[in-house]
Amino acid sequence: DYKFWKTQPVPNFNEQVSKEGPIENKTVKDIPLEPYPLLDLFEWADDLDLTRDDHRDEVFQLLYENYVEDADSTFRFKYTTEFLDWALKPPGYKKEWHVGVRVKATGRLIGFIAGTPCDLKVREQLVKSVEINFICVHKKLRSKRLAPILIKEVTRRVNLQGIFQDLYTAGVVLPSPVSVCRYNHRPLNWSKLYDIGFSYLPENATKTQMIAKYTLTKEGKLNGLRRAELKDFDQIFALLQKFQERYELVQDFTRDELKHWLFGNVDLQDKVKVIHTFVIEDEAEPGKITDFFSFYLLPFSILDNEEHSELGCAYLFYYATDCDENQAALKRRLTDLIGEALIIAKSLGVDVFNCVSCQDNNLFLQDLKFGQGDGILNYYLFNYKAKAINGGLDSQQKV
Ligand code: YNC
Ligand code: MG
Repeated sequence: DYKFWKTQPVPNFNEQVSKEGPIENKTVKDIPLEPYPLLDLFEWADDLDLTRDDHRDEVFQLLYENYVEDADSTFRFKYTTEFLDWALKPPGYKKEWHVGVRVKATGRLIGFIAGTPCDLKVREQLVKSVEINFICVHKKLRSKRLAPILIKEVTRRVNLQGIFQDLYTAGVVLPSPVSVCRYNHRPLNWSKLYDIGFSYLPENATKTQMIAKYTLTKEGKLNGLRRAELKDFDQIFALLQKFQERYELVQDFTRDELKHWLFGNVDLQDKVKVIHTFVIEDEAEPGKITDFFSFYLLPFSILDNEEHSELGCAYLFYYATDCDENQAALKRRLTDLIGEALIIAKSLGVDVFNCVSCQDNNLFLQDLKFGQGDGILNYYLFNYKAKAINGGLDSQQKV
């Protein structure tokens, strides 16, 4: 019955929104300066400093053992330390928004939640905002109402910086999503997915047929494909800005932010790189970038499987194209473009390529042989009322 969420400035289910905007209006003066009290056993990890390897490893360990699992506890997200460096320290990040809880007696980290800067554009409105992610409570301390305290404390610390809105996503249903998307999965290594129970064998198909179905050509269809370089950044930024005008909810990036999200780990070797960004350079006009796409790597731990311990997953991230003739041309272009992403991900040893159903993704999901997953991703805005945004559930065909 949402005892906690009822007390928060979020829309009710099925609320009709006539005017978009903040739900409550506070100022920094209204915000308490003292942290929320914790049970005597626990203390706020005020020392937590993710520029320190030992502290980053503590967060890694907590998430590695306790973070999000699928419904039958077969898989758990395995956020690597490289991933955490990228995700938790974008430009303008604040140490005090990396909120931890420790056991007083032992110093052990048992709770975490993170806020990172993330200004938004909701339809025509610019909204100063953060993104909240990585809430995690140790398995042995669940259902003790620690989560609401973590949420209230990170909210207080964000509010103290004059920010009162937040974007967050979750698999669970809370009051009340602004958009609802479905996860889609494109097998790259069907045999392994089958072995670990991620994919199943349809009744009227053989394993050989399934493997053939998902076999990719060695090369894609687009000429001029190459890894993005920093010298391409201005064109990529302009392409994305223009392309995203078509969407109702987007991050309002600064240049430094987008550079971080697309190039955050240029120093890392390809195989441990988290974010992979590619461009199409126009062959007729060398130096001109016409398209780009990016994906990040985030493996699953496979729990209780003797043969396999890790599942290689890629997630489609930002992309843009200058192709804007009409919807049919856009569909062809995006299908070719994301087709290239599949081939590259496969060459990096990825087992499955994931993507949500929102924005323009439904234009290519079917042709590229993505299958609908069981997972749903709900998008939420905190302290902001907005009309529902289509997450693409309806336009999807069952496969
Ligand atoms: C969740 N994921 O409904 P009610 S996604 C938000 N997001 O409250 P307790 C959640 N709320 O219903 P536990 C939530 N999951 O009574 C549960 N809740 O009103 C609500 N899992 O608290 C729940 N990470 O402490 C209920 O539950 C209350 O011990 C119950 O802890 C929950 O990061 C959790 O799935 C999720 O570690 C920490 O289960 C724990 O179960 C766990 O008794 C595995 O809590 C890891 C996991 C979720 C990943 C994510 C997005 C987080 C968004 C948080 C909301 C931020 C909005 C406000 C910030 C605004 C800043 C500004 C301005
Ligand atoms: Mg709890």
